[in-house]
Amino acid sequence: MNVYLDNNATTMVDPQVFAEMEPYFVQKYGNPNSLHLFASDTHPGIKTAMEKIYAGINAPRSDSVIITSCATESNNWVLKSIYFDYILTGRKNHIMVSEVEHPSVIATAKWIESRGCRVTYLPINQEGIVDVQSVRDNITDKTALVSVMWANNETGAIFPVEEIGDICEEYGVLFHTDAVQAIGKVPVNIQTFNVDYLTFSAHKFHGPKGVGALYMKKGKELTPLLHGGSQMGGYRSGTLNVAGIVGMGKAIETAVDALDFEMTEIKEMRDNFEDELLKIEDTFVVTPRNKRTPNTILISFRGVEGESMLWDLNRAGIGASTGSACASEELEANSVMEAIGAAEDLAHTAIRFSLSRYTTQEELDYTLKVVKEAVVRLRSISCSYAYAPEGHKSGLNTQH
Ligand code: C6P
Repeated sequence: MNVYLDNNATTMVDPQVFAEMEPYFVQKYGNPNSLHLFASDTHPGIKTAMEKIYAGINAPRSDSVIITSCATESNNWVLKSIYFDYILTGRKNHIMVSEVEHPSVIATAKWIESRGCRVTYLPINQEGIVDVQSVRDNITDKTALVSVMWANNETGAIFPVEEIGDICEEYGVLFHTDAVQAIGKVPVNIQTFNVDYLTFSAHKFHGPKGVGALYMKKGKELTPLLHGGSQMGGYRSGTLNVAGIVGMGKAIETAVDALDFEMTEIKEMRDNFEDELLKIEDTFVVTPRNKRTPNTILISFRGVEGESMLWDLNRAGIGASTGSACASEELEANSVMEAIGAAEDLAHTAIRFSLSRYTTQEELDYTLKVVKEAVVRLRSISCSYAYAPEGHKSGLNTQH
């Protein structure tokens, strides 16, 4: 049996999404900007898809949604634009990001920092959630931007973006949130709180890879990313990825329709699976369930190297991860575990299971069996487990 439990890395394209995209490769392949019937053939599909994308986050048509190639691009763009417009011009000299943002935010923040901007890396608490008070404590009249993700990709922890948005509004500071792991897992309605920029990516909600988006509130600005033929309102030139846009439209519509199912059925399956995993001795989960997206578990089996566990799972046909897919080749400790101050050896034991609406109970039962066997096998050959002193669990003792 093959089981895919790495849906925070990417998801299977929903067959309905694929079906809607297909005609745009071999039949309706015109360049939308051309002046003939092949071009106009693409227009209704683009229009409908854009309407669905706006509806998916409840954005008014007066705001902008700019289609990009991925969330990494959207995140880079927001931060670099702030650098060009505010930092380089000397209007402001400070930005804030949480210390557990995706690498596309952290690495960009470090690049900006290397050019003389002050960057505050907002800490997370023991539950893996960014501390709102630290936003208030660090904000100044020289702060240009606060960028805090909506839901963390490793733990699923949901961050208090509404409260952070309020603080930013109070101080007149721009607020960006990376909502990549939020869409299709929690309700995302940009009209219910203050947010200036919001990032998302189709392949995280059963859409195609290579299609991201950046929402920008009316009246806000960004330095154009790609100058050229003035597509996407002149912000991001380049021939439109028509099939990708159509795919994102269908995928977000379907994800919003499936939200209740995700928040009830998938959550219940996740909770039951987690209950069973936690019956294994010396096993820890960081963020409490009610503060997490419904599909994610980041779990540590003390004495079991994450990569070794992945190896055993992989041999049994199960795909999971030790955290963010972008960081998994580096064999470093899990970044969230490090940020909450987990002991070094424990931070190397994290395994992320992320479910989707296609995950079945049978798959989870099978995975549980394989995990149990792997824990026994790997602990039996683990020096760190055999010789761990009593009370070694320090730094991570929050079972939920
Ligand atoms: N996280 C993970 O395994 P792209 O692929 O560029 O569209 O998305 C990047 C990205 C940005 N923000 C968040 C919160 C994300 O989770 C991701 C992708 C994957 O966690 C791959 S590193």
